[in-house]
Amino acid sequence: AWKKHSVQGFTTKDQFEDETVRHIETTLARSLFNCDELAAYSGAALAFRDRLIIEWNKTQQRQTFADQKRVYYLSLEFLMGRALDNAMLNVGLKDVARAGLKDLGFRIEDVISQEHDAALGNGGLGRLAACFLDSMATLNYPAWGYGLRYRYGIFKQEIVDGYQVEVPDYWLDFNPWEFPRHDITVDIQFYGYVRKEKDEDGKTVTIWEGGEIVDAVAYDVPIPGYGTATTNNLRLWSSKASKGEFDFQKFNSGEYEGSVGDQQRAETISAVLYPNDNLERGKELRLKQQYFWCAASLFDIVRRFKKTKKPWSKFSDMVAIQLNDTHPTLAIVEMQRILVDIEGLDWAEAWSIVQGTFSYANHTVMPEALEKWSVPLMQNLLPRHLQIIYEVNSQFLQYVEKTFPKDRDMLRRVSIIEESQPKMVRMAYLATIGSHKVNGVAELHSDLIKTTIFKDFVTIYGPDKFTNVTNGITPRRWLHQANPKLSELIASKLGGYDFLTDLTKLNKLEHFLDDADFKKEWQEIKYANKVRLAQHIKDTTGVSVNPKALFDIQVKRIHEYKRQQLNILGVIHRYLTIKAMSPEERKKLAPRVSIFGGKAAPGYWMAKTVIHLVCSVGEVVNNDKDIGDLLKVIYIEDYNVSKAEIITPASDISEHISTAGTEASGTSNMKFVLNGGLIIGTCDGANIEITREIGESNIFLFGNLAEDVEDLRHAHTYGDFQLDPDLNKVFEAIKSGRFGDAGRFSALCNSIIEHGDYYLVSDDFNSYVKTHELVDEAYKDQEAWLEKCITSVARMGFFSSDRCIQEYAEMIWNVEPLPPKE
Ligand code: 26W
Repeated sequence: AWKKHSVQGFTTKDQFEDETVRHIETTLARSLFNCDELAAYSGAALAFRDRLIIEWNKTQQRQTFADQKRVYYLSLEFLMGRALDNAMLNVGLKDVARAGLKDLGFRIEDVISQEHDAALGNGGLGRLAACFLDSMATLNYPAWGYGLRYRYGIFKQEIVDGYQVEVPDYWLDFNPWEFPRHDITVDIQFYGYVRKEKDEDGKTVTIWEGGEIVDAVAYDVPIPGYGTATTNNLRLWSSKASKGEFDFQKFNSGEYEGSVGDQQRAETISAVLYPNDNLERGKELRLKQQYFWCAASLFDIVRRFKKTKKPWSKFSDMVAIQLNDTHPTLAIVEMQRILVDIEGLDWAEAWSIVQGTFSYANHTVMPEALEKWSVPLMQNLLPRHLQIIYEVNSQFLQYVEKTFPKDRDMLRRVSIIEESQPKMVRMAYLATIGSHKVNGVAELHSDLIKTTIFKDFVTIYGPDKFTNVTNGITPRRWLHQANPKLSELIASKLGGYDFLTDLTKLNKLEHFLDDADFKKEWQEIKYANKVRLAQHIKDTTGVSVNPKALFDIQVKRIHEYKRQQLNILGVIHRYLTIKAMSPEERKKLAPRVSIFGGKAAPGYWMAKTVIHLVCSVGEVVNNDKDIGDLLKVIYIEDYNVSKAEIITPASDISEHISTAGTEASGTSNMKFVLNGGLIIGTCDGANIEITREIGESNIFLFGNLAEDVEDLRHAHTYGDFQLDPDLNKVFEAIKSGRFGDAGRFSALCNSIIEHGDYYLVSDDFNSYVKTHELVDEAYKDQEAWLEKCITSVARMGFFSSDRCIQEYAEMIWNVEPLPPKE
């Protein structure tokens, strides 16, 4: 596809080498004589960056001149991972770079791995945003991302004596992928007061003034599409003390510390990513981050629209703004403020423009994750915005009262303001009221939100406002980049790489289920990927694992609802079972490696206890000579995007075992299946649709259904419940001190034994263990196993994020692609 476009910059190996060396010697001022891998990375990155910039400029120009609608994707998280490998593949010059780097004395893998991950996110929500950027560029949509340029991304995790330790992730030392735009600076106001005054025409205008100003400085990151010249933009805002505000008075009068303090306070806004996933803590600094980013982005979007000289009535024909969860909901309020207070539109006209512009995706139903901001906090920080929220609420409630006069309680239930002490602003309701569409991220989840948190809103607006867009992943990073050998094998069978831009083409792989050579190669690739992971495990933990064993992997944020505790308790059960087996019985067992990875929020004690239990069990099991290779338990430290690229292709089975109804979608389930691994999972999130696509016989489902969860919880609460007997034996082993000081695990055990087992670990334990026995059985028949894997991959086409972006574009954004001219 690349040959179709005339792209400037290097194309041959020699040109690439020249460019790389030039950058090393001049841009980086380093001598070639002491050029190490880091310097080689830097030079290669700058060479590729040059290429991206050229296409980026052209794309931006094309989008400016094309008189058509654009999408703005607002996300507080973008979990991008590394950029160089992705740029090489998307531009189509990785082979050129490999050869050039080899000439210079480097292995391309070593050079690529010098790059620091851009880890501006926690987990699924942030990675989804990154996949969407890749798809939007690849499909030639005129689309920008807007986010925050955190100085510190998600912390690095170290495992010290079996405990998680958090280390700051300072990642900006050398980041060739961002361009500071000091000329693009927006003044952002906080605090102050609101007053009304009459203008010349006698019209009442509202003025928000006083308070403090902080500058938002734009940093732009190019987002190259795959196989297209389109290179979109991700704009990240960084906070800085405002020139006007920065207190030169203080500075000159010798109060140096005070003035530096002001500066630091301003810079604090974009300093750190909040490391909580699915937990809302209501911190003022987080609200400041949200407003800072929303206001800067909105100013930028409005400024761009105003250059077109179109009337405001055309705004939502030119602009679609997508809210990634409720974190950017203040953008809705800010837009209304701009239109009414600054541009002088009347309220109703402004509000209809706002509703036409925004759409909101919900990513969780966990009650503790739903954002609520205290009214006094908002009153202080954003007094005008609170007024607007009250006005929106008042008009909304009037409408509800008129339409449903008999339902008095409805008003209390749907009010944006929760009448608690203190009062709270319910952001999910505000986002719903201010948007024209609301979507969930998998079918079950989209159904659930319609019957739970948004039930009344379905009654009020009708069902059409609510829709589903099942998540997806980019096959470029999660197949082609992470698993190049498998991608190559698939391409050799399908006659090229078209499947990377139309993933449904994978279905042709089913024609090769009888092709013995193909299957052998497939198996060899899986094995090589397992060897690579085994090497990583050896290098980082010192433990040797047998790559012939069944690799059983659960990597994701640690959370009780994701139930890593179920997994490790199952592993203990397996250990006890093996210990009780005769040598003959043991011979029939498939050796297993249970692999865990993921970060716990720093203040989430239960999650940290789960990590400690996994490490403690590993310590005992891995050193038990009597067990040998039959079982190993591994904790991979600092799970992140680049680790995922090594881990995902190496799984035989992966675990997606959340309590039914709690995981909105999950996306790693898709990555694992796309890489030829099977999954064990509950009927939750996208597991259900994966099953529908790949077939029930190709997935190991277990456990209770979402519709039964409420009754089961009720039974726990009212004592109508017996702990699973096998699980009880596991708890006895833990209590006996077999895995170290039992006291450390008592809260974890008791959450299941005594405190209601909210996540239904005991209820699902038997079914989980039995299903793992089925996995063992199935793995013994390697032929049949392989067939399941290949069939599954062949049927994964639906889960490309390209499909998702097309659905958003058609159903929600109403935008058209803008392909580059040939
Ligand atoms: C306010 C604290 C907070 C922070 C992050 C609350 C909620 C979040 C995210 C919405 C949590 C998240 O990442 N959700 C995940 O989103 C993925 C993409 O849609 C889904 O695949 C996961 O199932 C969902 O947990």
